[in-house]
Amino acid sequence: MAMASASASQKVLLLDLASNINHVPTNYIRPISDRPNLDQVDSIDDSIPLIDLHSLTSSNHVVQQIGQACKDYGFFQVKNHGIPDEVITNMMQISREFFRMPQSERMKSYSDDPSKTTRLSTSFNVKTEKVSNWRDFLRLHCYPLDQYLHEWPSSPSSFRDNAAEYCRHVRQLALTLLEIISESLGLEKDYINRALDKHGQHMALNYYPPCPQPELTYGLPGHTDPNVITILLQDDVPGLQVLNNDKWLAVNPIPHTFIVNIGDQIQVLSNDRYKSVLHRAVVNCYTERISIPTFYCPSPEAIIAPAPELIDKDHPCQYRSFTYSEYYQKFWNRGLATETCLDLFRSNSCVASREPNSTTPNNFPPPTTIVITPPPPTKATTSPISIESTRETQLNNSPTTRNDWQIPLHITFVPQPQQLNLLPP
Ligand SMILES: O=C(O)CCC(=O)C(=O)O
Repeated sequence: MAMASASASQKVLLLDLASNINHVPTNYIRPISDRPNLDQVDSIDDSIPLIDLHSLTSSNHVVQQIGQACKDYGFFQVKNHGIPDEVITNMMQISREFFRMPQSERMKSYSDDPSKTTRLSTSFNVKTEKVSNWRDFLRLHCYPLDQYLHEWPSSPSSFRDNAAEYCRHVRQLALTLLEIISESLGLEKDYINRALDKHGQHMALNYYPPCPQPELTYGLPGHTDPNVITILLQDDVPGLQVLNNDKWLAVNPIPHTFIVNIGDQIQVLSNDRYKSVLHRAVVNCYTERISIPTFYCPSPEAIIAPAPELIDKDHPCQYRSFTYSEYYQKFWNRGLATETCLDLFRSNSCVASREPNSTTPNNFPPPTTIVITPPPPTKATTSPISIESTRETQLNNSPTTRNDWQIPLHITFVPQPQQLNLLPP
């Protein structure tokens, strides 16, 4: 269990602060240009597609529907997903019980250290952000489960059993969805699975207390998710909104469905065929809201790059390759920004597309040939030289164009994974 780094007498959690105030404290108030404009949100006419997974084994239709939803919305809902109602109800129930425990009991899990793999905290990153978000959250790492289970809260008494059961089921659903998404891109069924290396799975239990002035603040401001896919369970209180064609759409709760969105890593793997879309959580003055996103991730050392099969003359390579730990570190350091972190990884000098039927493993970036121009040699060398270097160095070496002599280099990409704990929002 993470140790509390604040005393239980301080009101560090929003739940305790919000219970007896009738104005939003100034540190939660957004500038006028960055407020939710709740009256402009489309909550009736349109929504994200609802896809029935019941016919999955017998039909290609589901693959086509999910592919279309990933292109048009970056979001979809699923029903008949195979997760028993009881597992979902128990998960929601223990989450509610957790946040209803006395402050002293909850504070046992409190930490503002983002490297902790189990922790209760508030807003997004209390150490760096200028404006706070109207949210408390319990964050849990959940895969491999036996590595983290002992850290999870032991109260309420059924917390670990019920949450572990939920995690196992959601992981199976994630794996199924990743197969469908691979197929919908025309890739082998297990392409994305293999690209994630050892895989990671995290979960947040988001608690949004009632807010006296919801028009001034956010539960979470617009952001994209840095991971692969997110599978969200929400209670029966609306709050999630998704950006579509420059308009915010409310995703009103449908019991026993999950909301799925593709994250930044699928946008990269798909070479921009599928988009990781901005979404946000708004709050209301009447009632608390709980949402439980599962963030399915690559493992930190996984090397992510556009699938070579999705690169050609009409679809030039959009991103350089990177480790997920590198991506996540940039994401976390920037805070929740509406400008996508993906732009920091766009390739400026494009990586060569792969020849059809090449044997490059699919979780490894395509080989690149760069041309460098060191001081003129006394005798020209033309044989390929294999070198090791960090990706940063290689990618900062843009080709130069002196005509008098050139040495072709076949660059060997040597991943330099940083051993970070990866903590999505
Ligand atoms: O509460 C929600 O509906 C959205 C949660 C979310 O986007 C997140 O936790 O990253």
